[in-house]
Amino acid sequence: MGKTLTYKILEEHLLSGELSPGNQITIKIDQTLTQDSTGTMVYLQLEAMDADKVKTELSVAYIDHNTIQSGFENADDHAFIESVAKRHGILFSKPGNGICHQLHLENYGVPGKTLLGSDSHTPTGGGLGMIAIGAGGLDVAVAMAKGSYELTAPKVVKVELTGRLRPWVSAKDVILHVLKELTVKGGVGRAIEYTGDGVKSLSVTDRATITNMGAELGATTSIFPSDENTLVYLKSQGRANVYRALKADPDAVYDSELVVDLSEITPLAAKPHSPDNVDTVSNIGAIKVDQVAIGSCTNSSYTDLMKVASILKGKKVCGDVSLVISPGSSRILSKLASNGALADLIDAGARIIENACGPCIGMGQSPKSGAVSLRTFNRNFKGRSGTQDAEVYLVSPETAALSAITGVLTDGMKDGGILGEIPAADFPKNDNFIVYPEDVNAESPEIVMGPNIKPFPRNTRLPDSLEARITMKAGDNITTDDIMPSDSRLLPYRSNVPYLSGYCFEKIDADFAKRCEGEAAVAILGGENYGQGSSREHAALAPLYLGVRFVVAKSFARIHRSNLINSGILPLTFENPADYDKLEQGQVLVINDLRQQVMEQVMIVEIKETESKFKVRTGFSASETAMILAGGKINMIRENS
Ligand code: MIC
Ligand code: SF4
Repeated sequence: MGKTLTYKILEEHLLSGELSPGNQITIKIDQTLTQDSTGTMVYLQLEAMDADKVKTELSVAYIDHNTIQSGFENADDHAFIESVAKRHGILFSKPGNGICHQLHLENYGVPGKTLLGSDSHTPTGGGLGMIAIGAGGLDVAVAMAKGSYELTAPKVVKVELTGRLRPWVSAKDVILHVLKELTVKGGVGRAIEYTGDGVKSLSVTDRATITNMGAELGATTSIFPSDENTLVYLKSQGRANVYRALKADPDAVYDSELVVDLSEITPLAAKPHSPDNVDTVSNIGAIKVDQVAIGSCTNSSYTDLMKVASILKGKKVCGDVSLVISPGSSRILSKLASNGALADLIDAGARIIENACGPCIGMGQSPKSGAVSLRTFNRNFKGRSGTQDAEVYLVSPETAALSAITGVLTDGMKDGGILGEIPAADFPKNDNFIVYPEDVNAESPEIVMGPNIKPFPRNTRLPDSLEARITMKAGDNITTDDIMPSDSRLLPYRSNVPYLSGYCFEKIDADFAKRCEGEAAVAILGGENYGQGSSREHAALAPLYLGVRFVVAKSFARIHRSNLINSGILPLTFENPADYDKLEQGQVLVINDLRQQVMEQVMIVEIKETESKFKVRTGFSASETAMILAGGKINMIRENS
């Protein structure tokens, strides 16, 4: 039986477990990446493990999320990360170098290697034929310390691409189309593998846009084959030496299949407030636009920005529109500067901001009240832009640039005129933004900790029984942005969980943190796909700090479920989803014989007020059970060492 590309690479990296869908496996991790907003926790936890030099082939610490440094807090976080990087043999990418995923693709990604990153969009590397997976910070810390990662082997979905995209339609429209088909939970427990004739019409950066937003499907990872286009890209980056051709066997067997005819796709947009709320631009119509933001790890490649420059050249951004552009990397910005495209952007009236995540994570450029903002980003969750009542639409760079000129959402296929080809470019090596660990003289460099860096909360061993009050009854598709919001106000406190916890669930229920104060133990109820979105551990650590001991939901998103277990919080799923409707905020849930029950597949939970009982599923692997019993992963590691 033929093999999928996903399973070929997993097999090459398999350390233990039986490689078939649904089984727990441990794989060798070749590379890791971290970014600053999850990185402080990663490195505090690495330090807590008394780790030595990293065991990976390459580990990089990027600074890209919070680069504003409006107070000392953020600069202190960067200094802390840099000092840990020096001690453990990790490359440090200074602020200003660019967005982690774009930089990793350009400089370090290698076909056939594994990459684990403390950011949900790490699967961007799948555009180069890597198995690239987003994970919680502690899992990435362990991968650095041990060189391995434990995961559930995914089912593999085949997305067969046929035909060719028409002008004004691009990779963003492809992934929006897939999101419309599969939804934000359609990828949970799955890897998305792209095959078919249409693949050869997509460049590596097109592919990376698609694999990047596979995170929005909830997928474990997404991957393209490595072919001639991969070689062209690696050559342009001066790295042809790492090329390796890779593809699935022709008779590979997949769990399910989706056929996408590229030539049928038209410009699409994800409407507020979910990346799968997709419609065609022409159906949505010419709504008035207040802001256009181009950039993020999804759409900030050289080709994307050259397309934008060619659309804006000689034109004027509409008077009512604020257009902001954040290039993906220093080398892209430098190239745009040297070939004149930067001048075309500025002359048209675009604001050029730093090569960083910027507005994508609400770090500035929040739209005005009630504004319509078109963004080439990957997430349009309510309030993520920093403006609670803004209407954010996710679109391609082409649609964004054209709409910035017209001032209304515009379909380029109808009103865009002729789009020129973007000539290929080479990118000379420039690592002036990189601090190499070998540049450091000291044997064991000192760790620099500013006053805002607080210890991360630790759980205690699982008790024999637990009584916890339902302090939040949340609905379906709750995001980690809902649980632990992140914007310019809160991002400087990513290394200060006690402070952050005061804002837990703030956007959907401002009193949540206060209500937790008087409770000995807290339970949360959730609907489907609880914890979708980012990899931020803070969405588990802040609840832990507030006393949350378990979450009962209809289903969980992959990374958040792991983050809860790593923190010793039990993610339990309703055996009968209808029980969700019977429960109310304020009731107390009791679990007796907890240490015993946690080892069973099904647990009994009692509602104290009514003495009625309902069943929940545990579904924990052996190592997950051990973590929960110990009160979290760090406790388990310490107990075993
Ligand atoms: C995001 O896009 O939501 C983030 C910010 O990059 C997060 C990481 C974080 O919260 O720091 C992610 O995608 O994992
Ligand atoms: Fe940064 Fe946005 Fe990408 Fe997250 S999605 S890594 S915030 S650019």
